[in-house]
Amino acid sequence: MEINSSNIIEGSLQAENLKFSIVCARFNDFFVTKLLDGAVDCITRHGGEPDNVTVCWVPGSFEIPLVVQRLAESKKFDAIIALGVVIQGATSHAQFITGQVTSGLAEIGMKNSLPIIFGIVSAETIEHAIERSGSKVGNRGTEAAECAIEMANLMKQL
Ligand code: INI
Repeated sequence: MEINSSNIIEGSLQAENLKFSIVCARFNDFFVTKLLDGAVDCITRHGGEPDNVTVCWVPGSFEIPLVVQRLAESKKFDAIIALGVVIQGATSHAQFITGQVTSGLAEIGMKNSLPIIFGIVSAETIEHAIERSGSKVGNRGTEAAECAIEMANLMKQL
């Protein structure tokens, strides 16, 4: 049985007039700046305006959820993108950071009914981080921005 197309709801990839905030962790900023470049490039290539993108820098990924929460409460944005790079091999508390950020962001999205996009690279090694910041495995920031555009448009229809 085919579903009637009028009963299918999905978000377009048109970013015109959408407002985004991107929260970036300064820790590992060598990689995070590449994720940010990828995200902004994706938004503008899909018709978004640079003036509709607000970027907030925080010290490390652990600080991202608090700032995302404040931005979500402001109701100024159609989607918020979190960008950070946690390198698991670098310190034993890296896995705790990733866990806190993951659950924190999910909770904020549900509480505020707002797309909060998880653009945190959780890498085993520096090589893995390189691969996910614009080389072999793509750019996590670009993927996060595309997801943000689609989710923002989908939420507007629900
Ligand atoms: N923050 C990161 O964003 N990535 C990391 O890999 C990382 N490591 O490995 O320590 C990291 N630590 C800092 C942390 O996010 C907080 O800024 C810090 O603990 C102060 O709360």
